[in-house]
Amino acid sequence: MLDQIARIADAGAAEVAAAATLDELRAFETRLLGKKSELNDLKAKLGGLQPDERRTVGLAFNDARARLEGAVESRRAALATAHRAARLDAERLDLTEVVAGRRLGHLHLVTQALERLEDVFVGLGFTVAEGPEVETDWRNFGALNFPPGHPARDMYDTLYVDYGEPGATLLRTHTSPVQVRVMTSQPPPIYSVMPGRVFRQDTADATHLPVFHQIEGLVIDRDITFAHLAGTIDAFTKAFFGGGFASRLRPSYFPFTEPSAEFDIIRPDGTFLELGGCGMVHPNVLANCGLDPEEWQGFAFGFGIDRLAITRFGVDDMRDLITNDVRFLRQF
Ligand code: 2U9
Repeated sequence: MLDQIARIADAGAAEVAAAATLDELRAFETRLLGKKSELNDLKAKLGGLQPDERRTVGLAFNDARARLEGAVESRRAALATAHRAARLDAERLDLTEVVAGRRLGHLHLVTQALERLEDVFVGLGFTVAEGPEVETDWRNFGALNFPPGHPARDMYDTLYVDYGEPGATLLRTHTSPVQVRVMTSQPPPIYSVMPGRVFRQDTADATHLPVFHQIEGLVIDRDITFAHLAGTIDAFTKAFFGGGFASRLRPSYFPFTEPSAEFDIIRPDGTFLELGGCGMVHPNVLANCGLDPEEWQGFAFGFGIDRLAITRFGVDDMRDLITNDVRFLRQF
């Protein structure tokens, strides 16, 4: 009888280990361990054995049962894992947007330029600040040292919004109001760039858009000099355009900076790209924003992103940026 039990356990364990599905395993389990199993039939004959023999054979029965139960459990766990993996595989959804060989879309040329500019300035240690496009006359002009009626306001062809007192609310003509927000909401030192969309009442032509993009920068700290400004413009030039490029400053005028300058990028072939303006923040602007000009100094700079982007790619008409012709957009 011991031989018979061992044979049943060996054969049963092999069968269980080879079960291909959970259903098949359940059928084997019933046949090997259920009420009508071969083991149970043999067990019924235990009563006819001598007490000594009955104990030995009884232990062999228990061992065989335990062995078969263990085999069933481990096979069940293995099949359940495989079953789950197969189901996950079958239910997997491909949520990627790009199908090989089929480009569904990409960022606009100006967005690409804007993101690269942000990356370069973040690499130079600046943070990025943003603000609303609808602004107050005070943040767009007043705080920046444009007195009411100052002729410099006329250069900006401002679009006013019919809200509050006449002339009090406008579409920002530059991103400078974001600098005002930063200066009046956090203590110096400030090392930030402000990218964004700006608005001027203007008819679109090859070199102007009424809605365009700017990035301006602001540094406020102790003991800041014009040399820091020139060095920052040059470090940016080399980081963004390449080591073979240089920068130069020419005297200029803005109400919010004194002294003021315009800056050009010098290409490796010696030609110039007139890029933007810069200067030391005017003491009146510091005072308007609640900072003591005796304690804090700073510099600021700004330039248009759209013109930079079209120059880089040799686009000769700015209006191509906004007509959304995919034959144009697809090239970048
Ligand atoms: C504060 C103090 C100073 C920002 C500056 C310029 C010079 C400048 C224009 C160039 C071409 C923008 O795209 S453009 O029209 N910008 O020349 N911007 S300094 O100066 C500031 C700003 C805010 C509180």
